[in-house]
Parts: sequence; C-alpha cells; structure tokens
Amino acid sequence: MIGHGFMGAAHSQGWRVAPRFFDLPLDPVMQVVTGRDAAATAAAAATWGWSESSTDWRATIAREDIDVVDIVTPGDTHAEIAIAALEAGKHVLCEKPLANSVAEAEAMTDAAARAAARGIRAMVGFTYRRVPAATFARDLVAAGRIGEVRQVRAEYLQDWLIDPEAPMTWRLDRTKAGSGSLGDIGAHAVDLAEYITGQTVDSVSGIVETLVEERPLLGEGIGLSGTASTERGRVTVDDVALFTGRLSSGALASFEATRYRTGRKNALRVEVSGTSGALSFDLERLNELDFYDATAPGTELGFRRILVTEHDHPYLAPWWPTGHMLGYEHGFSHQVVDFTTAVAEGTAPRPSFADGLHVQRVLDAVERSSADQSRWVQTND
Ligand code: SOE
Repeated sequence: MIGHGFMGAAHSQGWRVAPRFFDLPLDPVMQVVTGRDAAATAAAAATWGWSESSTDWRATIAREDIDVVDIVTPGDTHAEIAIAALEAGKHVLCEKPLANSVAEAEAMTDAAARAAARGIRAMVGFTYRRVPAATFARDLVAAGRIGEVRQVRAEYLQDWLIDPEAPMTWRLDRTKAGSGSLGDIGAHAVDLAEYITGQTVDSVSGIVETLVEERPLLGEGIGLSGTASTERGRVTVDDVALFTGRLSSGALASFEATRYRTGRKNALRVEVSGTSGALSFDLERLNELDFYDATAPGTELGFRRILVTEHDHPYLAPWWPTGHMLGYEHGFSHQVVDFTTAVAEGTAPRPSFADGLHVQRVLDAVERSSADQSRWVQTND
C-alpha cells in the first residue's frame, strides 16, 4: 500500500477483515506500507498490521514478492505511481478521484489497457458502490422495478469546513487535490448516480465556488484531524459545486457537492425517479433503502423502508445474523472481495480506470461550464 492516511486505515481494514469473512480466491498478504515519513509509516505498519514499512515507493513496486499495489495517496501522485506499478506488472487499486486532471486520467487508462493485455488488472476505489443498499438499488433499477429512469438527484453533503478558522488540509490545495468538493465528494455522487442508473452523464451545466478564500495553515497533525497554526494560507479549490446533467437516456439529473451543508456530516444521497417507482439512498442511513412502488394500489402508495440486512442482499451473507447492521468500513472489505476475485478469475474489475476517466471528464466539464457562465458542456469534449 502506498500512503497511510485516512484512506490507508480504511483500506487496511478491508484487506485485514475481508479474508476472515469471505471465502476469497486469493489470500492477501499485507506485506509493506510505504510513506514519506519513516517514523509515521512504521507506526502505520504497526497499527494497521503491515509486515514492513518503507519510504521508497519505487523500491516497493519493483519488489518481486509484490503482486498488488494499493494507492491511497493524494491525487497528485496517483498517475505516476499507478502507471509505474502497472508497467512493473502489478495489479493496481487506486483511490478516487482517479487523477487530478483528464490528461493524467487518460495516461492512466492507457497504461491500464496496455497492462490488461498482459493480464494485469486495475480498479478505482469508488467504494460506495459496495454499500449493500446502494448495490441493491442498482439491482432493483436493472430489474426494471422503477421502470424507466426520468430524474435523478445526487448530492454529497458534509459540513467540516463551515468554521472559517478550520485549518487547511491537502484537500484545500489544488496542486494536491485537483479540485475541492467537486472531486473529493462530487466524484462519488457522479459515480454512484451512474452506477445505480446504469447510465452516463453526457453533458453538464454547473457552478463552482470558493466560500472561504483564506484559512489557517495546518499546525500539528495531518488531514482532517490536524490543528491550526498561526500562519494563514490561500484555499485554491472550490468549496461548493452545483450542477445539472443530462444522462445518456435523456433523463435529467441534479448534483450537489459541498462541505458547507451545516448539520450534514456524510450525506451521500441518490434519489432516482422512474416511470413505475422510485428509490432513495442516504449514506447516513446506510443499512436502509427507501423504495416507492407506483404500481401498488392507490391506498397503499408511499415510500417504504427496506432494511438491507438480509443474507439475500448483496454482500450480506458472510456477515452477521439478519438484522445486524454494517458500517462505513464494510465497503472496503467488499472492494477487496471484488478486486481479488477479478484478479484471480482474470476478469475486468469495475469501476475500471476508464470509468474513473469518465468521472474525471464530468468534473472537468463542470469546471469549464462554471468558468463560462454555466454554459452546457459535453463531458466527452
Ligand atoms: C473527506 O471529504 C472524505 O473523506 C472524502 O475524501 C472521501 O472520499 C469521502 O468518502 C468521505 O469524505
């Protein structure tokens, strides 16, 4: 694994726990974690259960005993590491968003295509596809249970930046993160809406805005849990991204990505309205799916809550007895299940780097639209 921050902890949990519950076709060995700071990386190895630590990612990917490289660094390093790892013949799992620009994502997708010809697999970590209720929503749409999709509302709402004195993290630095709420959480909303509906966002009109231009720099600590220093720095990314989109079927979608929605902590919500029903998923209630069956007798119409904890629901069988909940981290185990299965069976895992590139094009189109008075922009232009 390259990197060991918040996502490193989440991925480590997935690698550690998945083989204990699922009958995996391969047995993951958590060999080496790699980071820039030797002491912090060694501490991460000890905490999360990796056998070794290293400060040299090139040496890590050159090792003969490494088969898989899991990239959990900020976006500015994804392209270089992923392309080098694929060229070294390693299977690659890379965190989202795939890259910081369309050009980087294209180069990564080309490298993944070349590697696929040699049996090497690449996948991007849009983990929320693997929350059972979200996967089940996709299954219901695919089975025609809501009819033809007419309208989608997808939003990812957080509030950890509402305090203007909250310190800068790499997520507020364009050179590291590529964009702000748009790429950090809007990318999830786009991917999940496309995954559940089975459609792509083909054109967009949007607006992105920075609400607080300057913040204290990070003092002690890292990332979201760091403290403020007395020095200040410029925020170079968007805080809020709002956009509308047209899907491949002609259906309309609205998207919202913000870290300023007071009171919403991690609300990734997707509501899909169809000709004979509707679905509503909310990550803050991740064991539930609201389902509306428009074919029911008029007197019985209404959204009903499905508790997605049955063994027949996606991914649920190996976990706990029916009715016992899953949490945020389980998606990372499911990601390990799907990725190792694809590697073992020689199938192409999804979301692929091409899927990640497409999301990157949507993000880029939103920024271009915003820069040009919200003009409609084709995502594949
Ligand atoms: C922070 O906004 C963050 O951790 C994102 O980086 C993740 O992608 C999202 O899953 C949760 O929020």
